[in-house]
Amino acid sequence: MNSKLLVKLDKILLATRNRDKIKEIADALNNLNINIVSAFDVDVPEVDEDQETLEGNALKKARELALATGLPALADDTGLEVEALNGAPGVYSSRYAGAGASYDDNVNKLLTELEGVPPSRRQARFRTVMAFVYNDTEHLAQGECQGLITETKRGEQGFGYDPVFLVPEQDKTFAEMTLAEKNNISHRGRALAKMVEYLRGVAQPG
Ligand code: ITT
Repeated sequence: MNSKLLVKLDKILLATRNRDKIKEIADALNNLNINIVSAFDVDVPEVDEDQETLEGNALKKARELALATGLPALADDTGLEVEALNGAPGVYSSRYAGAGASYDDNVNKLLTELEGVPPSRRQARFRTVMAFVYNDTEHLAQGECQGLITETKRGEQGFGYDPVFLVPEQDKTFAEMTLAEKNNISHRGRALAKMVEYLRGVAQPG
């Protein structure tokens, strides 16, 4: 389904209602010279994220919004997989502490679940799957970032689980990094770098 046809890409719809993701994605797409609109700018249906994989949910979000608007749509589904919790919260990361949970609720639940787990057993990875859909063209890109879950929150930037996700090589949590620093090494930044390369290949100049 990976069409080689060139498409005229002057506008992309970001198929997300998460403003923090929009900020990071818009920054990474900045030099593509494409107008970016989001689910806050156009009338779009709510998408039920009922798939069991990040790939499934990302494709579902992009397909439904592309169909509803006629615009090329780019969706992001992200999960935090913690080794000591057998990969949880994973695809359920946004509702780990229950439906409607806040970022803080989810982080607090994670820290509680990991109470007593020593630093040597707190490995985790973030994984993002991005899906691009336009008519019958579909493309997926994945990015991962390995880290450790801290025992207490550190830093004020970023969002979600960022205050407890430590990148050992930098001795910083994502919440202690600027947006550019995070995008440079993060799961989303890596998925976006691959997606940007793909989009450059299919976009018709002019
Ligand atoms: P959309 O479905 O509208 O895109 P969402 O917030 O529901 O937004 P996800 O289903 O991908 O997005 O949920 C993933 C959750 O994981 C998200 O709500 C955050 O709590 C967290 N998350 C995602 N990306 C993150 C990041 O880069 N840093 C920290 N936490 C992140």
